[in-house]
Amino acid sequence: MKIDAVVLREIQMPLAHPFVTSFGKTTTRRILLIELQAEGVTAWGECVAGEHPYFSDEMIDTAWLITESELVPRLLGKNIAHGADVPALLEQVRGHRMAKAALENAVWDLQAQVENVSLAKLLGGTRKRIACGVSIGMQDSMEAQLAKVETEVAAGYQRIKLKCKPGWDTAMFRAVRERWPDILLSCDANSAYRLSDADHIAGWDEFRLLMIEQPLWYDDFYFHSELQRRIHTPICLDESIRNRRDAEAALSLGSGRILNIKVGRVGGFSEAIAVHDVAQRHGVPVWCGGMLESGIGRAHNIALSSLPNFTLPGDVSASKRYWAEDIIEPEVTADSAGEITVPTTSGRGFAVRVDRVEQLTVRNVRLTS
Ligand code: OSB
Ligand code: MG
Repeated sequence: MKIDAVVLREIQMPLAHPFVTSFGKTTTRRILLIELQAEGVTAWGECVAGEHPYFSDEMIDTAWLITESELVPRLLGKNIAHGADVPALLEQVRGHRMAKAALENAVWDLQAQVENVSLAKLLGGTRKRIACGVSIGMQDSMEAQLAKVETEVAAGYQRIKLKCKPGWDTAMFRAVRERWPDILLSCDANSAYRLSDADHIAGWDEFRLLMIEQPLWYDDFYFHSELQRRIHTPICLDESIRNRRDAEAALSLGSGRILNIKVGRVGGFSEAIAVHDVAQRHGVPVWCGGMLESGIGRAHNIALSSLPNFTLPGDVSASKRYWAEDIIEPEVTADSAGEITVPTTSGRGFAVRVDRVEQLTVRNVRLTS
């Protein structure tokens, strides 16, 4: 597959509801989209880097710079047989995993179309449907928080994840647990705690959380292993798993018992599959995380979630929870059982609404060999 042209675009999309985590509030997403033109077809990738370097050290502007100046020139005009061949072509550039993932994933998206197979099948997926959970941002009041949980439980989502931070944790968990004694419940601290909070965190064991996501530093797994020894609730790592070696080290150390896999965070589908395989060998379940993606990233997450060891509900949910109008057709919907059906048609299985993408575009550049 010879890559003829790569178009970088920034689109801006207001979220239907602002999303608040321990690292900040997002109101409008600025999203870098990659459009690959090759073999007479168009393929897409989405860069999940945020507006600010708060979740990770990447942000949309660094991703744009690196993609345009360093990454795309390494792909243009090359004959690439497989999406899995992309990491080696980009290897000389260190880091910038979200930028790399957008390009690599676009090549897999291309290959699936060229070979006329579904992206899910090309990645090694086996599931017909994926189990969906939701991530609920921090609300302004307990009433608003409970109302959000109510809405999502009523919609059928199989697991509710509560964003938390010091001062918005124990009492909130208690209120939710008292009202819904039996739902699958988890929390995500996005690194808001320190090891000195271990006793405080151990106090959450009574809420029977499925997991506590990334309680400590974003770049740590040693101190997470110390914390895991002091609490009963499983720790799930998100931020600190960058690649398969991190997964191997963290699971060997006992830093957690569950992994969140985000394809952008680990640098693309090849590494995401490798992390999935490491976890599977350790008997550790994984689930697919989300980064407030538009329909393109969402479609890619659905395909990834169809791999066999994605045995827990992920943060991949319906388009309408995020956007008044998505950029794909059909939009992603979840059924009343909290499941999304994995497309079996060629490629990602959701068409990109190019007219809508054009409307939302605030800058673009077309790169050719
Ligand atoms: O830590 O999982 C996270 C969103 C942005 C950045 C980090 C995270 C999240 C979410 C939302 O939890 C997941 C989603 O609904 O897309
Ligand atoms: Mg997280």
